[in-house]
Amino acid sequence: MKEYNPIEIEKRWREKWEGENRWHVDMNKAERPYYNLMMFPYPSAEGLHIGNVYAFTGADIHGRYQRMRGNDVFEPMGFDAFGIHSENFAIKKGLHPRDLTEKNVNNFRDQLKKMGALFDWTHEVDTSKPEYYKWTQWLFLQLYKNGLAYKSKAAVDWCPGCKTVLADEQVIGGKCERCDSVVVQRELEQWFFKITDYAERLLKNLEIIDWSESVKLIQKNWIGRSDGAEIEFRIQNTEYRIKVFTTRPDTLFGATYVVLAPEHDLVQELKNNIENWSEVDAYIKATQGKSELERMEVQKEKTGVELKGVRAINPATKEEVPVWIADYVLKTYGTGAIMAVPAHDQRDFEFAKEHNLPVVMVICPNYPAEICPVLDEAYEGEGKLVASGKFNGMTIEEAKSAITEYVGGVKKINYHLRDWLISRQRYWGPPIPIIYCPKCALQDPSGQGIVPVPEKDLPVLLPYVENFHPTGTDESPLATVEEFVNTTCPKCGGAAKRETDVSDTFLDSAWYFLRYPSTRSARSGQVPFESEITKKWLPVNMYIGGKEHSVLHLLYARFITMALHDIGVLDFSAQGGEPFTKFRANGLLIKDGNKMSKSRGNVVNPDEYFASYGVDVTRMYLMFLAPFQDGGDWRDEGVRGISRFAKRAWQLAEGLTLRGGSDPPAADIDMERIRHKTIKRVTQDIEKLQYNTAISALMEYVNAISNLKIQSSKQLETLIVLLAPFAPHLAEELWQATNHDDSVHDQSWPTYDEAMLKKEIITLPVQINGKMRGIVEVAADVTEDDIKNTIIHVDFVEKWLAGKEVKKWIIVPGRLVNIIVI
Ligand code: ANZ
Ligand code: ZN
Repeated sequence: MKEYNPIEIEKRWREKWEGENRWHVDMNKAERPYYNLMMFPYPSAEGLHIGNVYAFTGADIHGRYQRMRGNDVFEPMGFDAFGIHSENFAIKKGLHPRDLTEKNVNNFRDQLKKMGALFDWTHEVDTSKPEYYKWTQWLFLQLYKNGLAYKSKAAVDWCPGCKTVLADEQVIGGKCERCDSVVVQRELEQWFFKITDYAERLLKNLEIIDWSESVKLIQKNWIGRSDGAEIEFRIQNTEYRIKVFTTRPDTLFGATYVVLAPEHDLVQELKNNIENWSEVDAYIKATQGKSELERMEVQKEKTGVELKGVRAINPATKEEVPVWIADYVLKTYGTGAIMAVPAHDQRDFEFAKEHNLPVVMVICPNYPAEICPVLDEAYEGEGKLVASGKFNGMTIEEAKSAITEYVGGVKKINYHLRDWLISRQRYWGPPIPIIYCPKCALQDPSGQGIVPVPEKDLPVLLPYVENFHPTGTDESPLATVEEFVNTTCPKCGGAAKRETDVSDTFLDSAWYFLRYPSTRSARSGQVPFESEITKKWLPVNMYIGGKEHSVLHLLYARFITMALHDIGVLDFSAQGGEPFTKFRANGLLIKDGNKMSKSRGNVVNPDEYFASYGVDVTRMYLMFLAPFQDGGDWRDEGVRGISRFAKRAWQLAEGLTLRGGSDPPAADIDMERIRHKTIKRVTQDIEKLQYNTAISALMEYVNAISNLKIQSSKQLETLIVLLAPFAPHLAEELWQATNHDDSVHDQSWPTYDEAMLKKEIITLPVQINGKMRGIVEVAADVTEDDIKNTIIHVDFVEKWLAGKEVKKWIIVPGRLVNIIVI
C-alpha cells in the first residue's frame, strides 16, 4: 500500500491548480456571487505569521463550503503594504521601505500560495502601488469636495515613538497602539474626516448587520451616544452665559457649582473679572500637554482653581454658585463645561470634598423620607426627587424633561466619537493630494489657500527619497524634498507648495474590498471600481478577521463606504449601505498558553509545518484546537494526532481502491445512519464556524468506517467530500484514487435525511408476492416512501425484483412489507 506523502501530493495539486488559475471567478458571468473576504495582511519582514494562517484557514473553509453549496465564491487576497510598521522596520534595518516592501510582498505571496486557499490572485491589490494609491488620493478628494475632509488646528495625540500624530482610535489606554509609547498632546493643524456626521447611522445600522456581538458592542461604546440636555447658567453681572451639557438635568437643583475646562474660551474672555488671574493662568499652563486619559482618570486627585469674582446663577434654584476650572472637564466634549452635582456624580463628589463645596442630595432612594442624608460617595442609583421645589416626588425620567423645559434648556445628543485624524508626519504612505497657494489664500476667507490636486493629475507620486526618516518636528520628511514640495497652483498657476503629510494607513484599508472585485477598466487605471461589478458583488457576504480592528478598520470601512455612497460614486445600497453583511471575529492563536511574540521566542513558523506535516494537516490542526471564534492554543505534540487521522483516512481509501471500489452486498442501515448523522454534524458545525467539532465528527466517522469488515464507496465518498474544505489536497487525491475523474471540489455539499437520524430501528419481514424472502432494518418512524426507497436497494430484494415490474406495495406499518410483482 502506498504511504501518505502530503508533501508530494500537495505540491502536485498546488502546481496544477495554479497553472489552471483554478479558483478564478468570472466576475461578470458568475450567477451566485459570494464574496468571502478576510483581512489582508501587512507584509512584515518576518513572513507569514501562523496567526495569519489560522485566520485565513478558518475563512477559507467557509469559502470552500459555500462553493460546494453552489455559490461562485470570490476569495481575494492582497497586501496592506503602506504604513508605519514597514517604515519602522526599514529604519531599523537600514533599508528603504520601498525595497523592503517589495521583497516582503513577494515572500508573503509565495507563502500564501501554499496555504491551499481559494485565493484568486488575478485580483490582488497592493496599497503601496501607485495604481492603488492613486485612488486612495482620489477618495480623499471626493471627501474634500463634499465637505467631509477639513483641515483644522486641534489638540491632537502625538506619539513620540512613531514621531507622528495618531487618530483617536490608535490611542489605547493613553498609549500608542503600535509602539506603546505614552502619547502627548500637541496643538497642530491637521486633516480630519468628518466621521462624526455619520455617528448616528454607524450606530443605528449595528442593529441590522449580522456581526459578532462583541464587536458590535465595542463599536457602540466607542460611538458613545449620550442623551442629555444643554442648560445655560448666567454669569452674575455680565452678559455671559455658561452652557453646560448634562445627562442628568433632573439633578439641576443639586448643582452647587459650575466647572469650565481650563481651555474654555470664556476663561480668557472673563480675564478682567477674575481676581486671581495669575493663579488661574498657572493652572491653565499646567494642564497643557496632559493626555485626556490622565485627566479623566477616576482615581486622580481632583485639582482645580476657583475663578474668584465670577459667580453663576443656577437657573433652577436661582441661587449663586461658584465657577471653577478643573482639568477633569475636557474642552472637546459636550460644551466644555459642566454643572457639578456632587451628591450624584462621583467625580464631582470627590472634587467637592477636596475643595469644601456644598453637597445637596436631590435624588432620594427611599422617598418619601424625612431626611435624605448625604452618603460617603455619590448616589448614582434610582430614586425620586427631593429638595427640588415643585418637582419633588417625580422619578428621574419624569424630571429630566420637566426640569429641562422649566429652565429653557434643550434636549441634546452627544457622541463620544471624534473626527478621524488622517494626516501623518511620515514618509511611507500616499501623499495627501492638496496644494497650498499663497496667492489664492488672499481670496480665501479662511486664509488657508487650499487647492485640491485636480483628479487628472493623480497620483501624486511618493518620491523615492534617501532620507525618509521621521523628523520629529510637526512635518513629514517630504517637507525637506524641494522638488516635491514646490509646485504650481492648479488654479492660478502661481508658485505653490504641496501638502507634505501622508494619509493614515487605515485609509488604504478602508476601501480595498471595493477595489478587489474590479476588472479591466479599473485595473487599467480608469476608475477605482466599476459600478456594475460593485453592485453585483457587494456587500461582502462574509468577512472574517481579528477583533483588534473593532474600532479602527471596521469602523472606518463602514464610514468610507457610506460616504462614497452618499457622494454618489458607489451604488449598492443593500443592508443600509453597509460594506459587510456578516462579520465574524476569529479568536487569538496562542502557544502553550502564552501570547506568541518574537521576544518570547515562541513564534510558530508555518513554513516548517507545511514542509514536515503538510499544509492539510497544519490546516486541520489549527482548526481542531478550539472553536474558531474562541482562538486556540498551539502545542507542537498536538499536530501528530491530526497527522495520524489524515493517514487513517488515506489508508481507508487506499484499501477500497485495492478491492476495486465495489459496493458491499448489504446496505448496513446502522452505518447509513452514522453517515447521515456525520453529514448533519459537519454541516451544522461549519455553519457555526465550529470547525473543531466538525473535525471530531469526521474522526468518529473514520473510526466507524474502519470497524466495518467491508466499506462501501458511498461511505467513503461522503468522507472525502466532507473533508474537502478542511484538507483540500488530501481530499482531491483520495477522490482521484477512488476512481473519479472529476474534482472533489466541484461536488455538491452532501445532504442528510432527518428521518435517517432517528435512533430506533425495527426489523421488517419482506415478502415478494406473499412469500417471505428476507428481513430489512429500518428506523421505527420511517415514512412509507422511505421504506420503499430503502428496500428496493437491498440486495436480496433487487435480486427478486430483477426483470420484474412492481405492481403494488402492501405496507403494514411496523409489521411487514409485501411487494406484488409481475
Ligand atoms: C451633571 C451630572 C449629574 C452629570 C450627575 C452626571 C451625573 P456621558 O454619559 O459620557 O455623555 N460632562 C459633560 N461634559 C463634560 C466634559 N467636557 N468633560 C468632563 N465631563 C463632562 O457623560 C455626560 C456627563 O459627563 C454630564 O452629565 C456631565 O456631568 C459630564 F448626577 O452633568 B453630568
Ligand atoms: Zn493659486
